[in-house]
Amino acid sequence: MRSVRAPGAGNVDAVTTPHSVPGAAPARPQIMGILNITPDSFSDGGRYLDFGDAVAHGEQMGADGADVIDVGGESTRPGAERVDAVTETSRVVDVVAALAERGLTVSIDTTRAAVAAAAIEAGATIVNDVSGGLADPDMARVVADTGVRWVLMHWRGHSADMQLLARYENVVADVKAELEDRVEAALDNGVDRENLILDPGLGFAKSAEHNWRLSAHLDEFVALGYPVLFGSSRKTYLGRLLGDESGKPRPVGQREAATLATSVLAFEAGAWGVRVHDVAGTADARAVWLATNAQR
Ligand code: PMM
Repeated sequence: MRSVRAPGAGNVDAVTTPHSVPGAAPARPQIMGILNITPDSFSDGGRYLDFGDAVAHGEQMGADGADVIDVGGESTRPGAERVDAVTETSRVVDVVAALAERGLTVSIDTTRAAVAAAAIEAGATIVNDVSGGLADPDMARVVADTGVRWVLMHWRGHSADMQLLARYENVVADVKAELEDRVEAALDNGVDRENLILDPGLGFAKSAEHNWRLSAHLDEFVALGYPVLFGSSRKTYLGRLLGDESGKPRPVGQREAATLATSVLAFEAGAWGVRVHDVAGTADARAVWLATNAQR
């Protein structure tokens, strides 16, 4: 079997100084701002269904320091039902075009090749595929033909029943191995190695304990030699950690400080970027991290 590790991955440099590995992580971690044009996403569902509101929020995130605006038209929260491809495309495509026209880098958060193709046509340059190419066999071809970047997230099944799939021997080793299989499939389909970004997929077929373990071992994903994206923003495991004495989780809107802490830990681990709702706060945290890192 061909090695799917990127050249230079796994050497001492890659582990101890991940920022020196070409392509693995930029000196300045990227901030991907979340823009869900859905009625039912767990944090921002229903807020940006209006075209003007969506574009304004994307622009604001750009002004606040987002390097990428991640536009999604289908909720992936646990238990969510699917929408059809036509609905999904119609939610996102004009917003992608408007943000791209304004000079913003746009990623399309979709598992569908047809939606990705329409968004790329409208100006998206990154496909953020939470299924890592598993949900739609045509996705690899769309990515290979258009030459866009492709976020391969770890995934085991659609949202309706994904939590039933949260069973691992060793979550870090298993998620890494399954991601390496997705990399191999992408390369076999002609996708350029340089265009791949990996994401351990917090909350997708993962328990809270799995999320903590993956976060604690994020450097092992960085050591694979690909840029690593980390998506913890406001997720339930943070709400559980901060729950009250009766066990009630902290509400979604009050998980921001915890999210920022996880983002800084991800920067420390060498992540290429973080996918977040609060771009302004994350940009401040990044400035602190960069100022500290500059003295090392
Ligand atoms: N999480 C969500 C949606 N898309 N994409 C990537 N690459 N990584 C993630 O962790 C991720 C994602 C779910 O969160 P949301 O409902 O706030 O968008």
